[in-house]
Amino acid sequence: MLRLAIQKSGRLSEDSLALIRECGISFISSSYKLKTEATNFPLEILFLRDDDIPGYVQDGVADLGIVGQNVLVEAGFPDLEVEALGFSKCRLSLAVPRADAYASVAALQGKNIATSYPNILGRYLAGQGVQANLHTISGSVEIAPSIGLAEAICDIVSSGSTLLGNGLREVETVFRSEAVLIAQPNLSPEQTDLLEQLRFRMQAVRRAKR
Ligand code: PRT
Ligand code: ZN
Repeated sequence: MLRLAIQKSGRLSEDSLALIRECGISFISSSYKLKTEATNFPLEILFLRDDDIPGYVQDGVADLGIVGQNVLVEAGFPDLEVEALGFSKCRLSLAVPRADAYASVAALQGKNIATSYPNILGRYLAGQGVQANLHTISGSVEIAPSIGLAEAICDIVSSGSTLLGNGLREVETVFRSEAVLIAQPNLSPEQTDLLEQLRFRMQAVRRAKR
């Protein structure tokens, strides 16, 4: 038996459920159940907040998970990734108020930057030789410059319309992300075999879509 953790409700949920079904795995899901068992594959599905998924898989509470690389790497467990899934593509970017001068990342030296990704951003800035004050906030990051909390932000961007709507301009891509399948490091031989079956099916689903 394998336990797979997926996001309960959010941007990853629909595509995660669709992928499992496209792998030929049947299960009954209802919005109030936090756990369900597949009827034709030894798989149990747990529905969790995406932020909790890397830790649960690292600890072996869940054997597998589907999560964005942004959340996985920020949580500090990049090595759990076993398969890129090709959906929920987005980027983590730095943005500044549209009217502000910005020549290069050096312009952020000594500035206040609001983000929900202090680890990824901190490493990026260190690599660029820039020292800034990072303010970690968990949501509505794009509002920070207009309320005087920060001179710049670093947040997830997909279409760019949220930045535009808040008077911000994307200036650097810090990290590119997509949904990935992750696995706990200590699977039994039987579980490893099931994981390989699952990956084989996922790869076939992706090939069929190309
Ligand atoms: O409740 P829970 O904690 O489970 O969910 P959540 O609110 O933390 O995450 P959710 O559902 O918003 O996103 C889940 C994952 O989807 C993220 O971790 C990313 O890997 C991926 N993803 C893909 C995105 C986006 N696209 C995205 N556009 N995550 C967030 N956004 C947000 C972004 O934060 C910004 O506020 O959408 C806004 C920008 O979108 P655009 O299109 O205006 O640029
Ligand atoms: Zn979350």
